[in-house]
Amino acid sequence: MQNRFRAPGRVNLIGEHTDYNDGFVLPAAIHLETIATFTPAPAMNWTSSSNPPEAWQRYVSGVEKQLRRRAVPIPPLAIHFESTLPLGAGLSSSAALEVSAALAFIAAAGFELPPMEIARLCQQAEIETVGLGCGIMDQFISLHGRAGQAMLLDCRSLAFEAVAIPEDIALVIADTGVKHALASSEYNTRRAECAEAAQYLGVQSLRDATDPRGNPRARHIITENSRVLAFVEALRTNDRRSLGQLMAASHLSLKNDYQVSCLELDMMVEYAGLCPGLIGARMTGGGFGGSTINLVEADQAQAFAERLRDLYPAATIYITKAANGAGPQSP
Ligand code: GAF
Repeated sequence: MQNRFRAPGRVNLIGEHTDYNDGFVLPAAIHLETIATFTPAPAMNWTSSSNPPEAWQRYVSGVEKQLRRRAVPIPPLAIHFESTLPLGAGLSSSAALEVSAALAFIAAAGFELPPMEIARLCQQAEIETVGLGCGIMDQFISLHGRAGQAMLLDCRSLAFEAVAIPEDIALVIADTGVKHALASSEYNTRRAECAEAAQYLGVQSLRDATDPRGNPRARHIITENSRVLAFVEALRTNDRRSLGQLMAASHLSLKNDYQVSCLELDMMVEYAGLCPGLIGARMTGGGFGGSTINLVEADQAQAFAERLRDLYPAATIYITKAANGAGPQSP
């Protein structure tokens, strides 16, 4: 029986905080990942050889609980987790942990579930057990990623389609090394503010709003959704100038209207503009620290990374390409 499963982290190219507003996102899976290896055991026993999130076992037990609720007959297992994903970098180490655990539990039970169902139950585990009112983007892309492609997901219908990233564009992730403590409480506050704004505007969710009537949170969601669609078009037509402009506008909107950026992210985006080969830069993920995503001419990615490190010595930089989603891993 296959007893080893990998689940990747992600980087979101554009479409931030839109997932829990029924909107559009455009993430890609990356090469950094978590691997779960299991063996039958007399009792449940989970170990980790990497540096897991604080109280990481809660993520695993949350997933187990969701699966049992769906009548998946999970036997007692020893599961060992190892990961190359940095923590607190905004690259979805928690979704990778949840998804790798889910695949291990499901395989051990001799069960099968559609990938979108697995994404939803992992999201549910994070909301209920960890208390972060997240959307579905991170768990979705960890399962549905495809090499060389970003995925356009409509978070209302859950319809998705692959959008090729030109071969000569590198995804360069720059981790600021900071994670502000208020990240998850502010995240939940934004979610509540969006629900209030939707009510005020008389729409089911901000996806349906067209006029923000001066509400900055609503303005971010409305403009960000249209930027995602324009960005997809620009990728398809290889319009690099538009890609750059849309990323810059997204960052400013997250900074000023949605207020989830921070000094370190703003500096990293500004410094990227001084480095060779940049197409576009913005913060990625939930914000309040974590990483920026930079689209960079692939043949200049190395020079870009070196220059950015000179300007921001504490940065950890990953030069990557879109990777495949979760699945069995050969030993
Ligand atoms: C975090 C959440 F988990 C996602 O669901 C998403 O909302 C993202 O922040 C912001 O776009 O990664």
